[in-house]
Amino acid sequence: MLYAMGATPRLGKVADGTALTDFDEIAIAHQLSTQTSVAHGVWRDHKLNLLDTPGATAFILDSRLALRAAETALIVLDAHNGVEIGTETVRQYAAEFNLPCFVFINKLDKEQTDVESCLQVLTEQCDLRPVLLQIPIGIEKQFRGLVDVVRQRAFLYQTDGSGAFVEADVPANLQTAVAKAREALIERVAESDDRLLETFFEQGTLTDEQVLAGLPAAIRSQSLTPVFLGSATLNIGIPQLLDALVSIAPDPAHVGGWLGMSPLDDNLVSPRHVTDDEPFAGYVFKTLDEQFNRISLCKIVSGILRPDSLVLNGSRGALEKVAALYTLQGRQLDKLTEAHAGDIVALTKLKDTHTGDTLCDKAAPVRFAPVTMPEPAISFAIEPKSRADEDKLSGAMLRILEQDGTLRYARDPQTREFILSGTNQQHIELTVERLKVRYGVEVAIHAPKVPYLETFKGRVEVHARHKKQTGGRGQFGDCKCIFEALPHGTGFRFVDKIVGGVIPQQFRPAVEKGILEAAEHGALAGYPVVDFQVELVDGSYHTVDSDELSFKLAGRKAFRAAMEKVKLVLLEPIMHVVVSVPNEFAGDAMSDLSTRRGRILGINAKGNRQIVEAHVPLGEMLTYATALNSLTSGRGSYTMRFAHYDEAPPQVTQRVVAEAQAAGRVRALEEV
Ligand SMILES: Nc1nc2c(ncn2[C@@H]2O[C@H](COP(=O)(O)OP(=O)(O)OP(=O)(O)O)[C@@H](O)[C@H]2O)c(=O)[nH]1
Ligand SMILES: [Mg+2]
Repeated sequence: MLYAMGATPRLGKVADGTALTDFDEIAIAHQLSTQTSVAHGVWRDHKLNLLDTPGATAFILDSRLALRAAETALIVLDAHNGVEIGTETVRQYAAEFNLPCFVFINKLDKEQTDVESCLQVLTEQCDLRPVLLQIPIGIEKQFRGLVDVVRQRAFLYQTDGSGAFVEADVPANLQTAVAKAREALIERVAESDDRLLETFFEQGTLTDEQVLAGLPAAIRSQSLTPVFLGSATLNIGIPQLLDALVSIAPDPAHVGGWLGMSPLDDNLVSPRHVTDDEPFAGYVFKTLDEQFNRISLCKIVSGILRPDSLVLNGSRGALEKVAALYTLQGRQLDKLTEAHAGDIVALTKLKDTHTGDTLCDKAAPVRFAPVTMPEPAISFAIEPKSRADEDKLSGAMLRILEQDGTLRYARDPQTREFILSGTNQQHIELTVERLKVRYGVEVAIHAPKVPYLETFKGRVEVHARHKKQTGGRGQFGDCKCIFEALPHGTGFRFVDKIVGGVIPQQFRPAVEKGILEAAEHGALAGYPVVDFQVELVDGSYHTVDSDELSFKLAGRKAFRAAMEKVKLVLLEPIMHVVVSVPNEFAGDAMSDLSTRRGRILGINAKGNRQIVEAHVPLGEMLTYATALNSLTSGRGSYTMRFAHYDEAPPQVTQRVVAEAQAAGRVRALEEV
């Protein structure tokens, strides 16, 4: 499209690193788009901003961020493969943002292409109402061009990739097919509007002008999805697609407003319309980390933005200086003197503005809701290979996270591992590759440890005394405590029940401290002990020898003594898992969850998919991504988040205890 608009001097290809929008080192190495990039061109006096979004599952969430800034979703299909996993996903995103779709069936030069079956799956799997606006001339190796169904004109292309074509009459052998497609189109347009339907009944048909006039509204209301045809590599069909985009795609000025909220609370303020006449407001839909620049991509929702403006970040309540404005063409920045409503601009060096933030006129504060992102489905522990790698890791991860809003990165407070979470394994692997090639940080990845916890059952009273006499001043601490299990999720409670001064006030917190320190490593498998109460009921002290340390050590001893007398219990993290699968895989997906000790909470139909919700132990989910993938031929997806801890069944407890003993964690700790 960029080549046809004259925005780039050559027809780029991701494979040779010449695609204007696939410049990233990882994108070129793996020949797939890894993130949204922007480019633009002019066609028939209209500026078209193109957001080229990734289709691979690993990066498809980035498309979700970009769709928020778009008015039309142009879904590109491979004529041979038809609807793919990414097609279904972006279709769902477009539906969430209420975006009308265009479909371009690409690669018609390939073998075994089938436009009809593409339409069928678009209807069945994508819940679209596709209507052909073009008929192909020739198929596979003979693919030469197309016929415009509305105007009934043929476009015959040269097959040398030059994009040169001639306009001609409809070839005789295609007249019936064109008439049929035309009829289907007219009926669909008529159905989309009561007045047109009346005219249709009166006239028995619609004129070309009536069809063209009715199409934008029909597309906007999604009564139909126009389908175009071509071949990107042979450069066939692109001018016709561009013509359609400028003539029948929804005009930003007419797509309704953006719901605005008050920056202070969630109260709605009046919506913003895509017009220069309203105060400036923009939405930052993506941040790029390019050439040492942090580039914020901003959709101008309303008003005009000029360089050297002081604007308000409505999402954070801080002022932000916009020194310069640029258009971004792939990776090239070009200065702009002003930008108007509906346009997309690149801003650099913003101080504290991030993906999802709103920038606005100080005098007319507003905030747009950011795109909500699902929790990442998969987590890996990453381990720096050297000390130098560890030093650079967090800085590099910060920059990667800013750019890829679909990743999560945190240190597990319990296992101390660096946890990187993302969409799937490829997403994590390519992020690790990016860490290495761009930031020079090498890490190894492995399955994260499951953060088990421990607790116990019942109630027990213990008496512990720490006493040491080694010349000089001795140590003396003595306490009597009642340990009692609390309901899961309660945490720890310390109750001071000392009457009088059997233990002086200043030493009592030391007992608690000692117990808490000891509870960091449970006696069962070395995991933290939680959900219990300790009542400090009695004790004694020595005027000279007692000090804080002595009472802390007494507290530790009390904890150990108590753990020997109660029944220890292992707690495992339970995840809330939401799985989305096409109808035909629902049964298999549910039985698979059951074998993972999952408890099904509910199942709901959504279009042609089933959404299964379940509680499943984390320990059983570490291999789930791969399993779901093979179970559903890649068409299933899932998200999960932590729900609660639950008692682990005996076989899991035995395994975890055996592992802890083999690793020397348990015995070693008991010796302390
Ligand atoms: N035969 C044929 N191959 C094509 C055509 N268009 C693209 N390709 C090839 O298909 C492959 C994928 O093309 P891309 O442009 O990366 O596709 P994409 O949809 O941007 O892919 P992602 O962004 O990674 O989801 C490349 O090898 C292209 O050369 C076409 O019209 N015909
Ligand atoms: Mg791409």
